[in-house]
Amino acid sequence: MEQQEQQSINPPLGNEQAKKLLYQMLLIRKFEEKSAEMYTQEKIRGFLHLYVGEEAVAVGVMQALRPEDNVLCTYREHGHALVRGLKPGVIMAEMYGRQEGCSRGRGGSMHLFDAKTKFYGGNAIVAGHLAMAVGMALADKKMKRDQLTCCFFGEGAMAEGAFHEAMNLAALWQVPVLFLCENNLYAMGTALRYTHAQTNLELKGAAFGIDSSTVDGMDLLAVIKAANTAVAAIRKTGKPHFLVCNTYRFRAHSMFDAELYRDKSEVEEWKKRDPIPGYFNYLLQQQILTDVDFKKIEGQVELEVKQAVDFAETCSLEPVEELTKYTYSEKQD
Ligand SMILES: Cc1ncc(C[n+]2csc(CCOP(=O)(O)OP(=O)(O)O)c2C)c(N)n1
Repeated sequence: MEQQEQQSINPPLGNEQAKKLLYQMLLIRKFEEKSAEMYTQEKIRGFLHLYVGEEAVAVGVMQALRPEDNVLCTYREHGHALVRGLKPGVIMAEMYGRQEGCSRGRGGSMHLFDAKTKFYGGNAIVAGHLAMAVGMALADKKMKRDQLTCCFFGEGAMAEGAFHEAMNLAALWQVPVLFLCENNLYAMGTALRYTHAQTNLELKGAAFGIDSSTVDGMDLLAVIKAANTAVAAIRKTGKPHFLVCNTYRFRAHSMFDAELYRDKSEVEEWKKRDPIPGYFNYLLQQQILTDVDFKKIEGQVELEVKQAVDFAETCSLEPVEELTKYTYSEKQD
Protein backbone atom coordinates (compact mmCIF):
# COMPACT_ATOMS: atom_id res chain seq x y z
CA MET A 1 0.00 0.00 0.00
CA GLU A 2 1.45 3.35 -1.02
CA GLN A 3 1.57 5.89 1.72
CA GLN A 4 -0.74 8.82 1.28
CA GLU A 5 0.42 12.25 2.12
CA GLN A 6 -1.86 12.94 5.05
CA GLN A 7 -2.96 16.36 6.12
CA SER A 8 -3.06 17.18 9.77
CA ILE A 9 -6.18 18.67 11.28
CA ASN A 10 -6.67 21.00 14.14
CA PRO A 11 -7.63 20.00 16.78
CA PRO A 12 -5.99 16.61 16.24
CA LEU A 13 -8.17 13.50 16.26
CA GLY A 14 -8.97 12.02 19.62
CA ASN A 15 -9.14 8.26 20.06
CA GLU A 16 -12.95 8.05 20.11
CA GLN A 17 -13.41 10.31 17.10
CA ALA A 18 -10.74 8.37 15.19
CA LYS A 19 -12.59 5.12 15.87
CA LYS A 20 -15.94 6.58 14.88
CA LEU A 21 -14.62 7.79 11.53
CA LEU A 22 -12.99 4.45 10.81
CA TYR A 23 -16.19 2.69 11.80
CA GLN A 24 -18.21 4.83 9.39
CA MET A 25 -15.82 4.29 6.48
CA LEU A 26 -15.80 0.53 7.04
CA LEU A 27 -19.57 0.45 7.48
CA ILE A 28 -20.06 2.06 4.09
CA ARG A 29 -17.53 -0.25 2.42
CA LYS A 30 -18.94 -3.47 3.84
CA PHE A 31 -22.56 -2.42 3.46
CA GLU A 32 -21.91 -1.69 -0.21
CA GLU A 33 -20.10 -4.98 -0.79
CA LYS A 34 -22.96 -6.85 0.85
CA SER A 35 -25.48 -4.91 -1.26
CA ALA A 36 -23.69 -6.05 -4.44
CA GLU A 37 -23.86 -9.62 -3.16
CA MET A 38 -27.58 -9.35 -2.40
CA TYR A 39 -28.14 -7.82 -5.83
CA THR A 40 -26.45 -10.77 -7.49
CA GLN A 41 -28.77 -13.04 -5.51
CA GLU A 42 -31.71 -10.97 -6.85
CA LYS A 43 -32.76 -9.96 -3.35
CA ILE A 44 -32.27 -6.33 -4.39
CA ARG A 45 -33.81 -5.37 -7.72
CA GLY A 46 -33.81 -2.25 -9.88
CA PHE A 47 -30.83 0.09 -9.96
CA LEU A 48 -27.89 -0.06 -7.58
CA HIS A 49 -25.06 2.48 -7.59
CA LEU A 50 -22.21 1.77 -5.18
CA TYR A 51 -19.97 4.28 -3.41
CA VAL A 52 -16.91 2.05 -2.84
CA GLY A 53 -13.76 4.20 -3.05
CA GLU A 54 -15.55 7.47 -2.30
CA GLU A 55 -16.15 6.89 1.44
CA ALA A 56 -13.85 9.67 2.69
CA VAL A 57 -16.09 12.28 1.08
CA ALA A 58 -19.37 11.39 2.82
CA VAL A 59 -17.64 10.69 6.13
CA GLY A 60 -15.43 13.78 6.04
CA VAL A 61 -18.20 16.17 5.05
CA MET A 62 -21.01 14.78 7.16
CA GLN A 63 -19.04 15.18 10.41
CA ALA A 64 -19.04 18.95 9.80
CA LEU A 65 -22.85 19.09 9.75
CA ARG A 66 -25.36 19.47 12.56
CA PRO A 67 -28.62 17.53 12.97
CA GLU A 68 -30.66 20.60 11.97
CA ASP A 69 -28.85 21.00 8.62
CA ASN A 70 -30.54 19.71 5.45
CA VAL A 71 -28.81 17.00 3.41
CA LEU A 72 -29.56 16.16 -0.23
CA CYS A 73 -27.75 13.52 -2.26
CA THR A 74 -27.73 11.73 -5.59
CA TYR A 75 -28.76 8.12 -6.21
CA ARG A 76 -25.28 7.02 -4.97
CA GLU A 77 -26.33 7.79 -1.43
CA HIS A 78 -26.31 4.69 0.79
CA GLY A 79 -23.11 5.85 2.47
CA HIS A 80 -24.39 9.32 3.19
CA ALA A 81 -27.60 7.86 4.63
CA LEU A 82 -25.65 5.51 6.89
CA VAL A 83 -23.46 8.31 8.23
CA ARG A 84 -26.46 10.57 8.69
CA GLY A 85 -27.88 7.97 11.06
CA LEU A 86 -30.38 5.93 9.04
CA LYS A 87 -30.31 2.37 10.35
CA PRO A 88 -28.53 -0.11 8.06
CA GLY A 89 -31.46 -2.54 8.39
CA VAL A 90 -33.95 0.11 7.32
CA ILE A 91 -31.81 0.98 4.28
CA MET A 92 -31.41 -2.69 3.36
CA ALA A 93 -35.16 -3.21 3.77
CA GLU A 94 -35.76 -0.29 1.43
CA MET A 95 -33.51 -1.86 -1.17
CA TYR A 96 -35.37 -5.16 -0.72
CA GLY A 97 -38.58 -3.23 -1.54
CA ARG A 98 -40.10 -3.93 1.90
CA GLN A 99 -42.56 -1.73 3.73
CA GLU A 100 -40.24 -1.46 6.75
CA GLY A 101 -37.78 0.42 4.52
CA CYS A 102 -37.26 4.17 5.01
CA SER A 103 -39.43 4.95 1.96
CA ARG A 104 -41.80 2.00 2.56
CA GLY A 105 -39.99 0.06 -0.13
CA ARG A 106 -41.32 2.38 -2.79
CA GLY A 107 -38.11 4.23 -3.51
CA GLY A 108 -35.44 1.55 -3.49
CA SER A 109 -31.72 2.22 -3.59
CA MET A 110 -31.97 5.55 -5.40
CA HIS A 111 -34.62 7.13 -3.17
CA LEU A 112 -33.60 6.73 0.46
CA PHE A 113 -35.39 9.45 2.41
CA ASP A 114 -35.78 10.25 6.08
CA ALA A 115 -37.39 13.48 7.21
CA LYS A 116 -36.43 12.85 10.88
CA THR A 117 -32.73 13.16 10.12
CA LYS A 118 -33.40 15.81 7.45
CA PHE A 119 -32.07 13.45 4.81
CA TYR A 120 -33.93 14.60 1.70
CA GLY A 121 -32.92 11.92 -0.78
CA GLY A 122 -31.75 9.95 -2.75
CA ASN A 123 -32.51 11.94 -5.98
CA ALA A 124 -32.37 10.15 -9.32
CA ILE A 125 -32.59 13.13 -11.65
CA VAL A 126 -29.06 14.36 -12.23
CA ALA A 127 -28.80 17.95 -10.85
CA GLY A 128 -32.54 18.06 -10.09
CA HIS A 129 -31.92 18.37 -6.35
CA LEU A 130 -29.63 21.40 -6.66
CA ALA A 131 -32.62 23.68 -7.17
CA MET A 132 -34.34 22.06 -4.18
CA ALA A 133 -31.28 22.73 -2.05
CA VAL A 134 -31.31 26.41 -2.96
CA GLY A 135 -35.03 26.59 -2.16
CA MET A 136 -34.51 24.96 1.23
CA ALA A 137 -31.70 27.35 2.06
CA LEU A 138 -33.78 30.32 0.95
CA ALA A 139 -36.60 29.17 3.26
CA ASP A 140 -34.12 28.89 6.16
CA LYS A 141 -32.79 32.36 5.43
CA LYS A 142 -36.28 33.91 5.27
CA MET A 143 -37.33 32.12 8.47
CA LYS A 144 -34.05 33.19 10.13
CA ARG A 145 -33.18 29.58 11.01
CA ASP A 146 -29.53 29.09 11.86
CA GLN A 147 -28.87 26.06 9.63
CA LEU A 148 -27.37 25.22 6.27
CA THR A 149 -28.13 22.91 3.38
CA CYS A 150 -25.52 20.47 2.11
CA CYS A 151 -26.06 19.24 -1.42
CA PHE A 152 -23.92 16.37 -2.77
CA PHE A 153 -23.73 15.83 -6.54
CA GLY A 154 -21.42 14.31 -9.14
CA GLU A 155 -19.39 16.29 -11.65
CA GLY A 156 -21.84 15.01 -14.29
CA ALA A 157 -24.46 17.30 -12.74
CA MET A 158 -22.27 20.28 -13.57
CA ALA A 159 -22.92 19.74 -17.27
CA GLU A 160 -26.65 20.25 -16.68
CA GLY A 161 -28.40 23.61 -16.98
CA ALA A 162 -29.90 23.11 -13.51
CA PHE A 163 -26.42 23.39 -11.98
CA HIS A 164 -25.89 26.84 -13.46
CA GLU A 165 -29.37 28.03 -12.50
CA ALA A 166 -28.96 26.83 -8.94
CA MET A 167 -25.50 28.38 -8.54
CA ASN A 168 -26.70 31.65 -10.01
CA LEU A 169 -29.68 31.93 -7.67
CA ALA A 170 -27.65 30.85 -4.64
CA ALA A 171 -25.14 33.61 -5.38
CA LEU A 172 -27.83 36.17 -6.14
CA TRP A 173 -29.81 35.43 -2.98
CA GLN A 174 -26.73 34.68 -0.84
CA VAL A 175 -28.16 31.55 0.73
CA PRO A 176 -26.33 29.09 3.01
CA VAL A 177 -25.68 26.08 0.76
CA LEU A 178 -22.64 23.84 0.68
CA PHE A 179 -22.48 22.67 -2.94
CA LEU A 180 -20.46 19.49 -2.65
CA CYS A 181 -19.15 18.06 -5.91
CA GLU A 182 -18.01 14.44 -5.76
CA ASN A 183 -15.77 14.44 -8.80
CA ASN A 184 -15.14 10.77 -9.56
CA LEU A 185 -14.07 11.62 -13.13
CA TYR A 186 -16.86 9.73 -14.91
CA ALA A 187 -20.53 10.39 -15.54
CA MET A 188 -21.68 6.86 -16.33
CA GLY A 189 -19.25 6.00 -19.14
CA THR A 190 -18.28 9.56 -20.08
CA ALA A 191 -15.00 10.97 -18.85
CA LEU A 192 -14.89 14.50 -17.48
CA ARG A 193 -12.77 15.78 -20.38
CA TYR A 194 -15.45 14.85 -22.93
CA THR A 195 -18.23 16.89 -21.32
CA HIS A 196 -16.52 19.86 -19.69
CA ALA A 197 -14.70 22.50 -21.72
CA GLN A 198 -13.20 23.69 -18.41
CA THR A 199 -12.02 20.73 -16.35
CA ASN A 200 -10.89 22.87 -13.42
CA LEU A 201 -14.29 22.55 -11.79
CA GLU A 202 -13.63 24.97 -8.97
CA LEU A 203 -13.57 27.83 -11.50
CA LYS A 204 -17.23 27.21 -12.28
CA GLY A 205 -18.20 28.17 -8.75
CA ALA A 206 -15.89 31.13 -8.80
CA ALA A 207 -17.53 32.29 -12.05
CA PHE A 208 -20.69 32.95 -10.03
CA GLY A 209 -18.74 34.78 -7.35
CA ILE A 210 -19.17 31.84 -4.97
CA ASP A 211 -16.26 31.00 -2.67
CA SER A 212 -14.83 27.78 -4.07
CA SER A 213 -12.21 25.24 -3.10
CA THR A 214 -10.86 21.82 -4.12
CA VAL A 215 -9.62 18.96 -1.99
CA ASP A 216 -8.18 15.46 -2.34
CA GLY A 217 -11.28 13.38 -1.72
CA MET A 218 -9.25 10.21 -1.09
CA ASP A 219 -7.70 11.74 2.03
CA LEU A 220 -10.18 11.75 4.91
CA LEU A 221 -8.27 14.27 7.00
CA ALA A 222 -7.99 16.67 4.07
CA VAL A 223 -11.74 16.39 3.46
CA ILE A 224 -12.47 17.04 7.15
CA LYS A 225 -10.28 20.11 7.12
CA ALA A 226 -11.80 21.50 3.90
CA ALA A 227 -15.37 20.72 4.95
CA ASN A 228 -14.91 22.26 8.40
CA THR A 229 -13.48 25.42 6.84
CA ALA A 230 -16.28 25.69 4.26
CA VAL A 231 -19.04 24.99 6.77
CA ALA A 232 -17.64 27.48 9.30
CA ALA A 233 -17.57 30.16 6.58
CA ILE A 234 -21.16 29.41 5.53
CA ARG A 235 -22.38 29.56 9.14
CA LYS A 236 -20.57 32.83 9.71
CA THR A 237 -21.55 34.64 6.51
CA GLY A 238 -24.75 32.87 5.40
CA LYS A 239 -23.24 32.71 1.90
CA PRO A 240 -22.88 29.62 -0.33
CA HIS A 241 -19.64 27.68 -0.80
CA PHE A 242 -18.62 25.30 -3.58
CA LEU A 243 -16.30 22.46 -2.59
CA VAL A 244 -14.92 19.98 -5.13
CA CYS A 245 -13.73 16.64 -3.73
CA ASN A 246 -11.58 14.74 -6.23
CA THR A 247 -12.33 11.08 -5.78
CA TYR A 248 -12.81 7.81 -7.68
CA ARG A 249 -15.32 5.00 -7.72
CA PHE A 250 -13.65 1.62 -7.62
CA ARG A 251 -16.70 -0.24 -8.90
CA ALA A 252 -18.83 0.13 -12.02
CA HIS A 253 -21.27 3.04 -12.41
CA SER A 254 -24.14 0.68 -11.56
CA MET A 255 -24.73 -3.05 -11.66
CA PHE A 256 -25.34 -2.76 -15.42
CA ASP A 257 -22.00 -1.43 -16.62
CA ALA A 258 -19.36 -3.39 -18.52
CA GLU A 259 -16.80 -0.60 -17.78
CA LEU A 260 -15.52 -0.37 -21.34
CA TYR A 261 -14.59 3.28 -20.94
CA ARG A 262 -11.61 2.91 -18.59
CA ASP A 263 -8.59 0.64 -18.28
CA LYS A 264 -8.39 -1.82 -15.43
CA SER A 265 -4.88 -0.46 -14.79
CA GLU A 266 -6.35 2.98 -14.08
CA VAL A 267 -8.67 1.51 -11.47
CA GLU A 268 -5.77 -0.39 -9.91
CA GLU A 269 -3.71 2.81 -9.73
CA TRP A 270 -6.51 4.58 -7.86
CA LYS A 271 -6.96 1.62 -5.52
CA LYS A 272 -3.46 2.31 -4.24
CA ARG A 273 -4.99 5.46 -2.82
CA ASP A 274 -7.86 3.63 -1.13
CA PRO A 275 -9.07 6.05 1.57
CA ILE A 276 -9.56 3.37 4.23
CA PRO A 277 -6.02 1.95 4.50
CA GLY A 278 -4.75 5.48 3.82
CA TYR A 279 -6.54 6.74 6.91
CA PHE A 280 -5.74 3.70 9.02
CA ASN A 281 -2.01 3.91 8.21
CA TYR A 282 -2.08 7.47 9.49
CA LEU A 283 -3.74 6.32 12.72
CA LEU A 284 -1.09 3.63 13.13
CA GLN A 285 1.77 6.05 12.51
CA GLN A 286 0.37 8.52 14.99
CA GLN A 287 -0.21 5.67 17.47
CA ILE A 288 -3.85 6.66 17.75
CA LEU A 289 -5.16 3.13 17.00
CA THR A 290 -3.66 -0.36 16.70
CA ASP A 291 -4.23 -3.38 14.44
CA VAL A 292 -6.25 -4.90 17.27
CA ASP A 293 -8.57 -1.86 17.26
CA PHE A 294 -9.00 -2.24 13.50
CA LYS A 295 -9.98 -5.91 13.77
CA LYS A 296 -12.42 -5.12 16.55
CA ILE A 297 -14.12 -2.35 14.59
CA GLU A 298 -14.18 -4.49 11.46
CA GLY A 299 -15.88 -7.28 13.43
CA GLN A 300 -18.53 -4.87 14.77
CA VAL A 301 -19.21 -3.56 11.29
CA GLU A 302 -19.54 -7.06 9.81
CA LEU A 303 -22.03 -7.95 12.51
CA GLU A 304 -24.05 -4.81 11.89
CA VAL A 305 -24.19 -5.48 8.14
CA LYS A 306 -25.23 -9.09 8.74
CA GLN A 307 -27.98 -7.91 11.08
CA ALA A 308 -29.16 -5.46 8.40
CA VAL A 309 -29.59 -8.31 5.93
CA ASP A 310 -31.24 -10.54 8.56
CA PHE A 311 -33.69 -7.73 9.30
CA ALA A 312 -34.52 -7.13 5.63
CA GLU A 313 -35.13 -10.86 5.18
CA THR A 314 -37.83 -10.75 7.89
CA CYS A 315 -39.59 -7.69 6.45
CA SER A 316 -42.77 -7.84 4.42
CA LEU A 317 -44.04 -6.57 1.10
CA GLU A 318 -46.74 -3.93 1.25
CA PRO A 319 -50.21 -5.42 0.62
CA VAL A 320 -51.54 -4.62 -2.85
CA GLU A 321 -54.59 -2.81 -1.43
CA GLU A 322 -52.28 -0.26 0.23
CA LEU A 323 -50.35 0.64 -2.89
CA THR A 324 -52.34 3.78 -3.66
CA LYS A 325 -51.71 5.13 -0.16
CA TYR A 326 -49.27 8.05 0.15
CA THR A 327 -49.60 8.84 -3.54
CA TYR A 328 -51.34 11.63 -5.41
CA SER A 329 -53.85 9.05 -6.64
CA GLU A 330 -55.00 8.16 -3.13
CA LYS A 331 -58.76 8.23 -3.00
CA GLN A 332 -60.07 10.64 -0.40
CA ASP A 333 -63.24 9.36 1.32
C1 LIG B 1 -31.42 14.62 -15.97
C2 LIG B 1 -30.81 13.24 -16.12
N1 LIG B 1 -30.13 12.97 -17.25
C3 LIG B 1 -29.56 11.75 -17.39
C4 LIG B 1 -29.69 10.79 -16.42
C5 LIG B 1 -29.02 9.43 -16.59
N2 LIG B 1 -27.86 9.34 -15.71
C6 LIG B 1 -27.93 8.64 -14.57
S1 LIG B 1 -26.51 8.69 -13.71
C7 LIG B 1 -25.76 9.67 -14.85
C8 LIG B 1 -24.33 10.11 -14.67
C9 LIG B 1 -24.17 11.13 -13.60
O1 LIG B 1 -22.81 11.24 -13.26
P1 LIG B 1 -22.29 12.09 -12.06
O2 LIG B 1 -23.20 13.26 -11.85
O3 LIG B 1 -20.87 12.41 -12.28
O4 LIG B 1 -22.46 11.16 -10.78
P2 LIG B 1 -21.82 9.73 -10.47
O5 LIG B 1 -22.77 8.70 -11.03
O6 LIG B 1 -20.49 9.69 -11.10
O7 LIG B 1 -21.77 9.64 -8.99
C10 LIG B 1 -26.63 9.94 -15.89
C11 LIG B 1 -26.28 10.75 -17.06
C12 LIG B 1 -30.44 11.13 -15.26
N3 LIG B 1 -30.60 10.26 -14.26
N4 LIG B 1 -30.96 12.35 -15.13
